[in-house]
Amino acid sequence: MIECPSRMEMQSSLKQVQKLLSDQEAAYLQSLRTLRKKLNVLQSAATKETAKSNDGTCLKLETPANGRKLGKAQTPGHEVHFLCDPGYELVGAESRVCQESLTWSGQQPTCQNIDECASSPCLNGGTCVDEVNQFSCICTKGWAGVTCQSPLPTFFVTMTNTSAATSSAAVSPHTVSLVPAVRPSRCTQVQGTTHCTCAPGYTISGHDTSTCTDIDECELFHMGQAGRLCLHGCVNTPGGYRCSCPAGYNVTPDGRNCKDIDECATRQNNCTRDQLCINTYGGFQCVRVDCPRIRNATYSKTSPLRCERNPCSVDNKLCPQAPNSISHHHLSVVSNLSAPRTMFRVSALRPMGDTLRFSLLGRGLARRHFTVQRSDRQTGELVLVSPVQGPATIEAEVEMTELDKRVQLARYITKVTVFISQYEF
Ligand SMILES: [Ca+2]
Ligand SMILES: [Ca+2]
Repeated sequence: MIECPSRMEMQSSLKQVQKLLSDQEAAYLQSLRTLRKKLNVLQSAATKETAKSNDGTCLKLETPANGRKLGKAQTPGHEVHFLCDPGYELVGAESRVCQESLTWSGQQPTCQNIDECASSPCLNGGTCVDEVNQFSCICTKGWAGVTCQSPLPTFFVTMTNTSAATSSAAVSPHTVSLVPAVRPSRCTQVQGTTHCTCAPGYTISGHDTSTCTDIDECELFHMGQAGRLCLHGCVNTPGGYRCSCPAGYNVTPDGRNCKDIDECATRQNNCTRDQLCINTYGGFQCVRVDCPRIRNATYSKTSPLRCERNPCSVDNKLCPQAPNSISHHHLSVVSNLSAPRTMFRVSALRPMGDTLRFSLLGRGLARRHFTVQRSDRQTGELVLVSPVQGPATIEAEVEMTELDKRVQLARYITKVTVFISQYEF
C-alpha cells in the first residue's frame, strides 16, 4: 500500500522547486543582458567604422563586379556614379552622395547579368542558353539559324539513272549526296561592320545573314547566253547542279549534252544468238532476218541480212518474176530530222540490161515521208521528204529492176527499216 504524503512534506517540496526556478531565471536574464551589451558595443563600433572616417571624408566605395565607378572624390557633397559592363544591368543606386554625416546616400549597387533569354528569343521550340551579353539557341530537329528561324537543313538525295550510269565509270549507280541545302555563312568584322560570305553555289537570301541557301541554277539560268543550261534535264544539287539524260543516254563529258549508249557494242542488250542487235538513239532493237516463204520461189540466206533466190526450175514460169534478192538494212535516226535528206543508196554493181528502174513499194508512213529517186545512171536513193516525229519505226522497200529491151531481167528488193528516236539528240 502507498501512503499519502503529509501536507507539510508537500509544501516543503514545492518551495524548493520554486527557489530553483527563480535562481535559473535570474542567471538567464543576467547572461542576456551581458550579451546585449556586447552587441551594442560591437554595433556602435561597426557603424563608426563604415559610415565615418577619421579625416572628414566618406569611406572609399567598392567598384561593383562587372562594372565601373566614376568619380573619386570622397568629401561631403560629391557624387560617385556607377556603370555596368555590357550584358549586365545595375541593381541599386546609380549614384551615391557623400553626406555631411560622412556616410554615403543610398545602397551600394551591383551589376547583374542581363537575362537575354527573358524575351524567349528562340523560335520553333528552340532552347535558349543565356550567356554574357548574348544568348544562343539550341534548335529542335529541322530548324537552324541564330533564333532557329530557318527551316531545314534538309538533305537532297541524288540518284543517278541506273541504266544510264552503268557504262559511265565516273558515276556510280547510286550517288547519294548528303550536302545540306542550307549552310552557315562565314562572317568577318571589318571596321564595325559585319560582312558575311557564302561558299560557291550558295547565297544569302533574305535578312538572315547567318545562313547561306543553295542557288537553284536550273531555275536561275534556265536560258543562259549560250543557250539552255542542260539539253535535257537539269537537277539542282546543294552547291551546284547537274544535267540529266533520259534512259539510254549518258551525259557527255562537257556535262551539258546527252549521248546515246551503244548497247550493242557494250553488251548491254538481251538479243539472242539468232538475232541482230541494232543500236538506236535511246535504245536498241533485236532483229531477226527471215527469208520470204512464197509459193513460186525459195530463198537461201547468204548473209545475216540478205536472202537470195535459189535457181528456178525450167518449168516454173513464175519463179523468175520473184525478187532475185532481198536485202535488209536498218537505220537509226533522231526525231524531227530535217528534210529533204538522202537516207540510203541502192546501186547495181554489174548492170546486165539497158535500163535500171528504181521505185518505192508499199503505202502508209513510208509513202508519206519517203521517196525514191535516181541519183545517177546506176544508183537510186531513198530520200526523206518530211521530218518524222519520233518515236517511230518506218519500213521502206526500195525496188530496183533491171530491164533489157523492156524485158525484166532481175528484181532486187532492199528493205530499209528506220528507227526514229523520241528525242532530238
Ligand atoms: Ca544548286
Ligand atoms: Ca542506243
